[in-house]
Amino acid sequence: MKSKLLFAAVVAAAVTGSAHAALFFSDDFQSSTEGGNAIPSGWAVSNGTVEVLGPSFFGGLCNGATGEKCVDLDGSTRDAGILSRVFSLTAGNTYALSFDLAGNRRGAGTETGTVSFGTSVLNFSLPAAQTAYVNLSLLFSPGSSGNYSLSFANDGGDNMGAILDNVVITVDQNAVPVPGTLALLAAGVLAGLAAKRRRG
Ligand SMILES: [Ca+2]
Ligand SMILES: [Ca+2]
Ligand SMILES: [Ca+2]
Repeated sequence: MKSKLLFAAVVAAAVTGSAHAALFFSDDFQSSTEGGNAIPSGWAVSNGTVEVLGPSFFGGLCNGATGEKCVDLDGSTRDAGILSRVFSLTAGNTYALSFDLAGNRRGAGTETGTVSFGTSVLNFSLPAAQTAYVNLSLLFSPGSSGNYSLSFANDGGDNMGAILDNVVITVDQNAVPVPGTLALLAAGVLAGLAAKRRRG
């Protein structure tokens, strides 16, 4: 009877262990090199420029503690770029994107733009008076596994864009366990019991 109870406990742990959201990706831009038209580390920029703000480059616009870094979604070339990166996502999982966004913090009008995550789209509109960060989120559940883009595209090009920080993606994994995993777990438990019997 003891062996059956142990097996049941292992299976229950495998099922419940995969049922809640786990951190999949995060970037607070603290490891990026600041500068005009700088590309945040690990990201790509197309169709214009963005830039990394920090202690030696307009860091006050990040509105944070000393040393804080963030991204201005409109660089210094009068052509706001598209900030993007690609993720390998798994069908059946739900990915929750969260990020902090503020207006340009320079009294330079309203910033509008588009955030795309896979096929999910969010349009933003932040007045210059919106100096506090707004936390925005977007869900994406891919129908098939593969590579998908996350992109931030500020409209316009006056060198003053929306301010971005703290991009986080969590994943809610498909709660149905993979049969092969359970079989392996069962085999492992049985092997352990057999070894115990041999020793006993
Ligand atoms: Ca930051
Ligand atoms: Ca700029
Ligand atoms: Ca602008």
